[in-house]
Amino acid sequence: MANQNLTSWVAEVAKQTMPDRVVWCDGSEEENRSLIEQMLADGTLVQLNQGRHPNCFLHRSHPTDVARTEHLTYICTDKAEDAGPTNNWMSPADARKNIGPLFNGSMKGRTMYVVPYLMGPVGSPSAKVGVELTDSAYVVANMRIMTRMGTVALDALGDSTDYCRGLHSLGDLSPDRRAICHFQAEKLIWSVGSGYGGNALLGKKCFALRVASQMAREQGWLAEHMLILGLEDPQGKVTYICAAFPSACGKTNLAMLVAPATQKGWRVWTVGDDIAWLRIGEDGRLWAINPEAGFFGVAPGTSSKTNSNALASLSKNAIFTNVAMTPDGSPWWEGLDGDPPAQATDWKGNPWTPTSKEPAAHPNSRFTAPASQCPCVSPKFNAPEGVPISAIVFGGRRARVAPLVYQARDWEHGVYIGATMASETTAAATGAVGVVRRDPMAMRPFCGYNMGDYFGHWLELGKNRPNFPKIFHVNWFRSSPTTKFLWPGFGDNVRVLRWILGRVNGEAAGRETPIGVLPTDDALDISGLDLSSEAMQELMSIDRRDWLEESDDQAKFLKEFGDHMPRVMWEQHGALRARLEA
Ligand code: SAT
Ligand code: MN
Repeated sequence: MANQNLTSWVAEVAKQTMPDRVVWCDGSEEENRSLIEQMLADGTLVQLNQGRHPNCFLHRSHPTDVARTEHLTYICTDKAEDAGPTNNWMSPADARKNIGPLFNGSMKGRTMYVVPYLMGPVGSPSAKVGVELTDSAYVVANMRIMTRMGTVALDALGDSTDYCRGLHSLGDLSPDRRAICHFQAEKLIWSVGSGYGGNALLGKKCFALRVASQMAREQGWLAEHMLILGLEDPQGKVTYICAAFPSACGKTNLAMLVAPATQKGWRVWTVGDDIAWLRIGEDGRLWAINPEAGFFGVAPGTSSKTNSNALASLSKNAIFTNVAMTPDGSPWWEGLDGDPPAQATDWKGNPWTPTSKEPAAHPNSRFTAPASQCPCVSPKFNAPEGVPISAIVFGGRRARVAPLVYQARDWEHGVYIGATMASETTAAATGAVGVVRRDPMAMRPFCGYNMGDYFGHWLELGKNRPNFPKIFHVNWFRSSPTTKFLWPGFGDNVRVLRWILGRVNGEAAGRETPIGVLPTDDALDISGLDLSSEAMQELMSIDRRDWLEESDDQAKFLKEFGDHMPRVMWEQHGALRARLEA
């Protein structure tokens, strides 16, 4: 029996959007095949070399629809204050009046797909159902990779009314008629005018972060922009770590890290590369699941050197968006192995050569690949209970100020470090790239309510929780006047993870500094690295003047939240100032 609540919502939306037909997706192989055939026929997809890249396809988006549009993304709550200063706010009434009409007849001549999907492992107490109605077959094909889609989700839903509704229409793809609205009271999402991943795959940022963060606040858990990895030591013991970095700052690479040969016996297992849902277990620890089933990763820079596991994951059954294509039908992007091809077709479909001024692949071009194809996917990937987390790592992309790694003094200090995180902007969102902005817990674009209250929620959850994770901050991107990146990064980041693990186990040495605990001079294993002692010193340096300036700027940021900023955050700020001035 079909879910009554769902069928009547589908009927209601069909009445407004007027599609030629409505198709309920079951997630089957045959269904996917026929969607792909249809997209190859209408030009939505380009076939890649099926011998070398079985079942892989290329999509070229509209050239103005290539990244998330944060300025067109709204939190719709009765009061502006509940969205807070980091979100755009629109009242639900205004959204209905101003955005609603964009859906009128928007699916005429198109098919409306009903896409039921499950976020989280089948049978997990943390898993949640969403349904996306969309007129984009490309969205359906991507949702099939990124979520557990189709019958499995309808089965999980049963006749419950507890699901997140998402309505998506490509509209006319004009940025002038584009909006992504989150009706937080109703757990309802509207997205119109964009086919881009973060705007259109509604299970991802819209549900699993913006709506879910609101649900998590109400229900006492956390929905976070974090990778989840298992770090295996030479004895075979695995410890789980979550890490929050802003979009396009290396979450996928860290989640799939391959330790260099010198780090014998160490390896990383991938549980997730973008989103973590965390709940408190009966043992008082934080347990994490990855609500997603696939990776929507940044292509440029991905190579066998930087992330061989990602390359293996996307070797078949993958969708590429806005990458270039070589004459033999292989996907290509800047930073991929080997020399650039002598000629290629760029992401817009134009001829390209290495002398062309523009990059061949868009800087935010992406691959969509099933997690099950990842060689280092964790054996716990589908575990309903998830994995217990021992450390939380915050990180930004900062040329200056932040050292390679430091540990928070305690949970409250850790929340302060996360809350005041800053990072240089990337191509994952439209707008200027390389500008330092505060991006608390990497959630600035994704927190579905007032971030002052969000910090309060974090503080509350961790109160009197001795078994909660230890908190750290890392910065792989520190530079000097002569060196772009002082730290080698990628596989060598395992050295930093090892220190973090050592701290968790009470084994690694650290020294107190005003900003937190840093490794002592020989606590970090840097054997075999081509790293001068000056570079190492620079990586670990804390410049008092820089940090006084930094803490002034942090205070400015905290102030923006007025009464919503918990007093504890101001106490932490005061204590940091006092330590810096001592
Ligand atoms: O484009 S997405 O929003 O899905 C990825 C990201 O920006 O983090
Ligand atoms: Mn992300």
